Amino acid sequence: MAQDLRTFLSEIINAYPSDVISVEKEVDPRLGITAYVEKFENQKLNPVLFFPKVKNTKIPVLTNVHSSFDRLALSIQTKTKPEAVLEFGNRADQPIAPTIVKTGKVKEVVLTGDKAQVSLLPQIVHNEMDGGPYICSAGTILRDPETGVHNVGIYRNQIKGNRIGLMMNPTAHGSHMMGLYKDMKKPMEVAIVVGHHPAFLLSAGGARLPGIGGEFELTGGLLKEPLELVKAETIDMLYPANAEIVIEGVIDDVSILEQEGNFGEYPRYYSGEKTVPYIRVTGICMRHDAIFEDVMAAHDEHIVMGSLPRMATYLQRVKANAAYVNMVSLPKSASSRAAMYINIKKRNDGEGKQAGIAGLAADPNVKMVVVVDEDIDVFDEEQVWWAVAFRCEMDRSLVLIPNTIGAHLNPSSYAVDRSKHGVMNTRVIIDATWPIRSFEKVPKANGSKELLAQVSQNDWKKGAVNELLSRLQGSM
Ligand SMILES: Cc1cc2nc3c(=O)[nH]c(=O)nc-3n(C[C@H](O)[C@H](O)[C@H](O)COP(=O)(O)O)c2cc1C
Ligand SMILES: [Mn+2]
Repeated sequence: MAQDLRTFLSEIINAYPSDVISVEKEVDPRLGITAYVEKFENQKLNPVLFFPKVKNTKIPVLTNVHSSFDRLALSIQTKTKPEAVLEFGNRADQPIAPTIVKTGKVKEVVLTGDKAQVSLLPQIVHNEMDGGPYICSAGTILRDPETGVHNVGIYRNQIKGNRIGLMMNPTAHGSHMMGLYKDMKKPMEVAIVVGHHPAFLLSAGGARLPGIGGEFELTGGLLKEPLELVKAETIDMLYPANAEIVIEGVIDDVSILEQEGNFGEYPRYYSGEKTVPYIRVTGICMRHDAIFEDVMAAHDEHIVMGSLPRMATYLQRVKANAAYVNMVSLPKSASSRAAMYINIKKRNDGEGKQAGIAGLAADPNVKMVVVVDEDIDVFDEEQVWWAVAFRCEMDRSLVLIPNTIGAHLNPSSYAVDRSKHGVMNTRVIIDATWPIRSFEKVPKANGSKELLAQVSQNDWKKGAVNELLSRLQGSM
């Protein structure tokens, strides 16, 4: 059986049974789903949440599937962070071409013309100041107008009646392709795919692939089986046959922009209002018992989800320019986007900075790179900042690069004239590796390794306080 959202849910239930919670009470899609996510997040918990009863729709909502790294790791049959990063990379190196099938579960219900109403779907408002309901969990497929290649990205979609906004980062492949449609004055067809195995969304929502397309092939590599695709009903497009729901549509003129936003984004801040093109919906295809898979924006899921594909593909990119790189991590503290920690096996001076340059080059969203020696665990921020504190001095270790294109959703980003919000970042490399020459390496303070190895659990008793007290009394 082809893998999909449902096969993954059963894997979660097997591996982490207490991770899945069904909320029996009816919820309001306006902020009601968010309330449950926040209730758990405030206790540092990230269960998958299923809402069978959602106001004004027959379709149940599932959210938070990708909010725990353990579950992302499980999706590629791994457990630890380094294991998952390396395995994702291995599978990315063995892409599998998709197969085209005649039909699939997503075609159980086919709605076209006036029947294709987005109002049938849950109208989820994630955060209080959001400009309206949004879909922010979809892999959106566009085709390169020059080559016909399919490209998939996650781009947030504001719902305005039966029209859907498309907000693409200026540095996304999607934006580049939209520029081509604009130059060619051609309408742009769009398929919005909701609900599938994480392999699909991890490919769409963070993997840094070297050129346009490749996301279907990466999904296949991650799943170790070809992704099955079906033909769309109303547009010239292929999309996953085993998705839960697909919305088909067209942007008739990509140069016509309309107000979009506000929207709570990955920095856990609102990103303000923007202008984007809107999609005219032409069809909706779905399973007869479709589940609407949501991603909880500006909360843990939004942040954690992109971490694995980014770490894995950044590692490959950075390594391509600095062979001595061992591992790359993106700390959740910087929303798994803005900061990158790189571990290197340093043999020559200057390699720390070269790895840092490669780190910044991997993605404009990365604003800060810290490079550390191989004994520092990049998944442990305390170790990283210990190295920064005690192995480097900022006059020689820090490099600032002002005015580069960066993250337009980061509220600290400025416009070219710095007077207002924009897409420009000043980016920084901190090389926290020991210099090879000219400095004597200082020994790290530790006890005896030999004695440490001899310490055994049989040497002590836990909580034997009464005995200790009576011994103390006896000795007085
Ligand atoms: C949950 C989630 C939401 C995202 N939302 C957006 C978005 O609204 N706009 C955007 O340009 N990128 C967004 N991204 C990042 C892109 O999906 C990602 O950069 C992707 O690789 C872009 O693909 P492309 O370069 O092929 O266009 C989001 C990622 C995640 C994980
Ligand atoms: Mn792409």
